[in-house]
Amino acid sequence: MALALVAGGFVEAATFTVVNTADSGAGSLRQAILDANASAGADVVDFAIPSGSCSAAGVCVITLVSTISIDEAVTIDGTTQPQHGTAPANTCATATDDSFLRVEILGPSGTRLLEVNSTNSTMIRGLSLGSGYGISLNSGTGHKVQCNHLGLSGDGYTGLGGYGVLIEGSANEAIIGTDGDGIDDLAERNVFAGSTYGIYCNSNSRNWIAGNFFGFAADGVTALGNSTSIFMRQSSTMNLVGTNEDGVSDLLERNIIGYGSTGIYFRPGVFSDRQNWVVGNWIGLDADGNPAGVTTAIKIDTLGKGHVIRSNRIENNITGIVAADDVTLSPFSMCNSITGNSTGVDHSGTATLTLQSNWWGDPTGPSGAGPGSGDSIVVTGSGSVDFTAWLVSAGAPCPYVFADGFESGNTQAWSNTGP
Ligand SMILES: [Ca+2]
Ligand SMILES: [Ca+2]
Ligand SMILES: [Ca+2]
Repeated sequence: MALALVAGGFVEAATFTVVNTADSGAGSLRQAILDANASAGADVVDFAIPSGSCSAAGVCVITLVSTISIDEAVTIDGTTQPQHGTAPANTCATATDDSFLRVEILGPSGTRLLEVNSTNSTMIRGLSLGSGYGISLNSGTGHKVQCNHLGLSGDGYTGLGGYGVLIEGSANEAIIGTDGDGIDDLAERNVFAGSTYGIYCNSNSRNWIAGNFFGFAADGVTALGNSTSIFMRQSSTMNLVGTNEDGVSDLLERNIIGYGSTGIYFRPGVFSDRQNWVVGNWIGLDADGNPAGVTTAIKIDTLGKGHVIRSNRIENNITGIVAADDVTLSPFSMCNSITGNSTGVDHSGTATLTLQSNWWGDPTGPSGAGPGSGDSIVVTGSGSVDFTAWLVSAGAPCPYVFADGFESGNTQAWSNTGP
């Protein structure tokens, strides 16, 4: 029994069960969410769709004709859909199995499928969503999106298109992927693949994107690229992509990003986006550590400032980091491994980029604007790149010591719960 505190006292959380694949009406997903919205407190939506409504492989496809609005705290758990016959088990990722999800939700292109308008935390897990905009977090804090396939079929191998997760409106402090609490962190991985945008973040803050696969099938190896895996625009600030370096589950908090056009794109537009953190990720490698390059690993447009890009492996891409005019990374891009890229860094602007203490793939340092034979630094504008000193081996310790979540000179510590 779960209890929720609402005005007037405690009420028992209700469970609403989806028993068919219809767009609406009794037993549908839409009706279950309408009922959960109408029932005070945090409820549960689970699934018990009969085998006759599902594929031979055991995937049950719900095709929506319009958006479903989630207006209250709720847990929507696709992993509750039972196994049928010899069909593969419904599973989040484990140490030995890829995720296989048995509830697949499709909808019209350009339409938000599940739109979270709840101001209280909502959990969406165990669903495959594609063709439309899968999950739109539109308001509230503390939402969790875990163990889903975004832009990817339930069986984990077919791209469906659309956008994966939108973070917009007043939604902040969501966790997309593992929450790094040491409990079931591997199983909390989402797979983002085959989308125009895996995550589209529009002026939102303190969201944590961790432990996900981007650009791969559910095995983390088979190529299924997103056009852009993570897109942050306007004044998106203080979001963390990767590990929080608190010593708990840090490796499981690494995002693995490969294939497609752009790994992470900061596109401020007329507003600055700044002080986002990209820490401890692999960009251009698959889950086995083999090459899986993207065209551009990290792209930072005009007015992007103060991003922290640290301790990532940025390898095998056509371009590692592209930085345009008025970008200030100083002194936050450091201790990365920038190797095997056709161009390590391409700087087209007027600012001075500080890219110290990176490993460029050769003890002699970067080539191009640098004196060595490692990955190249290409300067095409009037700016410059300060690359000294560099690390002289891949395993060299980073000379910078950081307190948890804090950078000297940065005006705010990263925090998922606010400053
Ligand atoms: Ca409710
Ligand atoms: Ca966890
Ligand atoms: Ca951690």
